[in-house]
Amino acid sequence: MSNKQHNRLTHGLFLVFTTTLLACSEPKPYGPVPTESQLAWQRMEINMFCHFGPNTFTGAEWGTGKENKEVFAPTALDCRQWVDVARQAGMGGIILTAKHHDGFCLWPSAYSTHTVPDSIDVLRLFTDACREGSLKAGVYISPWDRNHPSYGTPEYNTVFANTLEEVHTEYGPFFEQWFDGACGEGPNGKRQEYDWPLFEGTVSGINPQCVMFSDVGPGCRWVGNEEGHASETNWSRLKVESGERRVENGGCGDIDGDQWIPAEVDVSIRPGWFWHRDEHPKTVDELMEIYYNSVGRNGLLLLNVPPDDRGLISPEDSAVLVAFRAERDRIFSHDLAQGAKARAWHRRGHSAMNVLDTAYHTYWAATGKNDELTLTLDSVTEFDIIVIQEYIPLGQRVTSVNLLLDPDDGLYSYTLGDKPLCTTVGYKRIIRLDHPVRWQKLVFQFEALAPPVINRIALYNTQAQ
Ligand code: FUL
Repeated sequence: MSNKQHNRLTHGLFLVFTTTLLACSEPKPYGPVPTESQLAWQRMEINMFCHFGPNTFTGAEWGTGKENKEVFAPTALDCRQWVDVARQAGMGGIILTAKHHDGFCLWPSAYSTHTVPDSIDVLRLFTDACREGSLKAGVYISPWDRNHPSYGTPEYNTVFANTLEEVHTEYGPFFEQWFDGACGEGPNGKRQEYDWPLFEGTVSGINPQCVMFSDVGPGCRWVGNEEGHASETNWSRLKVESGERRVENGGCGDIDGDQWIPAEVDVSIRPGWFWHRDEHPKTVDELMEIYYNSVGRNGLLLLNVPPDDRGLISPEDSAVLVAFRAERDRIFSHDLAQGAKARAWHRRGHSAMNVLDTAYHTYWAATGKNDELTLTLDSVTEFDIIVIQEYIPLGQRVTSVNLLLDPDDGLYSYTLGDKPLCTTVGYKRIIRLDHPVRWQKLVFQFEALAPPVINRIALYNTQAQ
């Protein structure tokens, strides 16, 4: 939804509240809250992942590190084309595998002999193209290295920290640093004990704004699968014991987590992460399903689109991405709740709410943990999608939402099977009803850990042309 549409809805809310209700004090943050960088990151919603390297040419998914450097030979490399495709697909950033587990560096690193030659500095071409195309650049640098002779010894931690420093200093700033969780054996058969405080300190010392991904954050966390879905209940908070590198609940987070570490959903458009000649992209319907189960469940979608052996995103993948964007635009460009009148109530009392109009947001906060928001549309309207967003700068609060629809014969509760409308909301929750409904008045009942702060409610009709 455009800002203009957003403003029109929130302006409607503001007018009703100011004329009819009490103004209370500004709501206080609840629990951990996102940093400015985490907030900007979450609002990107969909980014592109590019797996590219020797595997693109050998057909492997995990290279051994013993590949001849000459196998990396794209015939028509054009990172601007990647940027064009990502922009057309409505993505705000691209993360490139500058070093995968085979240890091959897509830049001429001073800390490895297994690299591209100076003449094909892919990382430079990539970061330049992102800058020119006003897209944010992110970088994947695998700690697991099957080539580096020092891997498996304490010295490798220094090598890896130097590598991070080199990349972030000479090619940054990057909006995201991807630390893959894989930790296998190196060329000498040994595994590495990673020095995470050193690695994270190196990145944050150079670029404190960089959101660092790993299984446990600290910037964002792995969702726990590579199929493209978060859990239906998804907290952006996580409990991480000191030194812990794995959690079982990446998909749902922790209701009582003490750190803001939202979920990132990484999935490939193709069966593999790298391009393989005989593999084909997912369909638009499959991508829409992934979108609903990732962005629609309070996650950020990182969709891998691997460049081919020419160094280009294939026409087949581009076509699906453009169609995926068109389908999202078709469904989500017309918010049927625009101009709706809104009233908020504390369920056990009278009006109890707070409406604040800041430069960027108007939001509603009731004073209790069991509050209702009634939306009255201009006329009876058909819809089958409801989008709810919490105002996450103040934390994540809602534990469940019920919807009462108001037909002529009185209020009744809409349920999806035997479940409430949804559990957690967070940055964005997209709820698909199992069939279109036609109503004018909607009553949302919130259960929350603290007074809910709702940023936006929108309605859509997937059947509309
Ligand atoms: C995994 C890696 O082992 C895969 O090769 C791929 O890079 C994926 C995104 O993460 O852990």
